[in-house]
Amino acid sequence: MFSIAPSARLRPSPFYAATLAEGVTSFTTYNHMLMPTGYGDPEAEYWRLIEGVSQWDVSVERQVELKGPDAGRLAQILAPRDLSACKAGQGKYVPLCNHDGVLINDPILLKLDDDRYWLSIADSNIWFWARAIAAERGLKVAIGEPDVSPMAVQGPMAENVVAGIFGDWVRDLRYFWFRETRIQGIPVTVARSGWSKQGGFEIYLRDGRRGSDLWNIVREAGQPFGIGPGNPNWVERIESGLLSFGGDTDAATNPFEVRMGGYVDLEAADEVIGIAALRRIAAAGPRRRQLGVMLDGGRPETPGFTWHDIASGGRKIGDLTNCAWSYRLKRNIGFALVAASARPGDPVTVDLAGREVAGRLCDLPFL
Ligand code: THG
Repeated sequence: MFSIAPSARLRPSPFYAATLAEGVTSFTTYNHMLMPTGYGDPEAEYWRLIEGVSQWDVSVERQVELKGPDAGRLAQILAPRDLSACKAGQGKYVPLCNHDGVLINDPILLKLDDDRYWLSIADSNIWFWARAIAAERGLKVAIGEPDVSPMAVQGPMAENVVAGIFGDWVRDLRYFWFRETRIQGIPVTVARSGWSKQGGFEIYLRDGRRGSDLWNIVREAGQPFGIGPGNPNWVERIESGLLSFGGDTDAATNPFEVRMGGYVDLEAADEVIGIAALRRIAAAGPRRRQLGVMLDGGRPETPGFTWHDIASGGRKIGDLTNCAWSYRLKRNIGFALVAASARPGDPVTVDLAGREVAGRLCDLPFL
């Protein structure tokens, strides 16, 4: 079809050579990098995640490091979630908002130490943002993007694989907690996390020269469990209700609209970016809400580059932001960003590139 022209703007993943050797067949762009999105057999890759264990290059989840005496204060200025109880070795899922309360990223924050944090970011330029805010507020903190590249190991067998490599202590890691260690001389950070609801770990590679080595260690340890390559799985994440920042959000989306209200602390200090706007939005009530939608009929239309209108009673009430064929539900399912007055159970129609498809709104997650 077409190929992507290599360039230093598309920063290489340390796992690139390994994913080519695995037979990667498609990529997307994310944080100015290429991320594998498939290895040629989507259904097999799905069942491997649901029933076994799957290995993903997610080095596009770049780390924005905050380091220095004001690192903790800056983290708490950037994130409206209360971080006061967060311990060294613990991670938290946090919304980042701009001054209008609009969601601009949804990273996992990792607290490495009292003066050192990583924001493991979704697809937007938080390095610029954090630097600008730190400079404007006169904070003593260095901000950079260290040589750190996550690989995810996901699925019900992931714990056996990761324990086989690092030891049984990984079985006691709590969700989003992590520990620094080494394997065959490779420095890594092992966390219980990952963008699926099938359980698993993320191994943050801390030496970009060792990508193929780390990939092959995991690949070999996973052989008895049938490990194979995969990627953040589009179908499973919709079934599980996981948000894709930038895919399910637009330039006006606030955390309350996309089920992240629980991660906003309205009592946060006034210096927290966006808190005044978030208080106003919470008081007035958000205009939209995120629900699931189940579509009638067989195999899905590929959603493509755009959102699709959702109508009720002949009037547009919102957008289908993503959809996929669920192999478990045997239905076409998607995320609906719709008027706050919409309710689970409401019948709707979706305009899929000119073809009207009937469906029904429902609660998230689907499974
Ligand atoms: N791993 C790492 N960094 C990341 C992601 C990741 N950065 C970008 C992106 N993914 C961040 N987005 C999410 C979204 C949801 C979750 C994790 C990262 C998640 N959510 C659970 C849920 O919604 O049920 C739990 C949230 C909670 O209980 O706090 O896991 O995947 N390194």
